[in-house]
Amino acid sequence: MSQGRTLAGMKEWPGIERMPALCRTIRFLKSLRRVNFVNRKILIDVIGVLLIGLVVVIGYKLSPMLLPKADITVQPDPTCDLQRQACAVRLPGGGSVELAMGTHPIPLVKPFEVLVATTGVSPSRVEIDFAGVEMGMGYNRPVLAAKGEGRFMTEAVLPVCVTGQMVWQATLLLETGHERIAIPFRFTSGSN
Ligand SMILES: [Cu+2]
Repeated sequence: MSQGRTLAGMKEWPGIERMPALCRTIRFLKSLRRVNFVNRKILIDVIGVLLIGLVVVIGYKLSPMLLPKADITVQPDPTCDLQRQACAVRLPGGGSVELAMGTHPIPLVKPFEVLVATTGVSPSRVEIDFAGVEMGMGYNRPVLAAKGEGRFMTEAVLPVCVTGQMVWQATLLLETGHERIAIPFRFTSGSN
């Protein structure tokens, strides 16, 4: 729409500034019909590009909330046995995390404490996922409560395994900013 036409329209209709927004929108849409086909096509393309841009910006802003966060897997020292000791892991982005089970050996059916101590990193959420390596043992992922000074704690319970001895993977999950760090520890239960 050229400025000339708008001014001419305003002269024809002096009360245009006082028209409600809806009327003005309808008038604008009606005026679009007068724009020739090529201009209208360009206008539709421009609106399309703007809408795509809007979707990209909104999607980018919402993605940390909607999508699972990028996982970084940090392998712990395989010689460190959670059945006997605390195990510390150095994180690639700096800082370190130590995981300790409150009872040795780790009991079955009876609750035990899971203790995490962080230094140089302050995760917003800490979880521990217990999974059977060779067999499904159900969903078991308690969230650790923050205890201050980088310490986190929860109680966990492991079920008895029908085969007696079995290998567990205890994956420590730390959410820090836009990263989710997974540290998969392994230990064997029922061997004593
Ligand atoms: Cu089992």
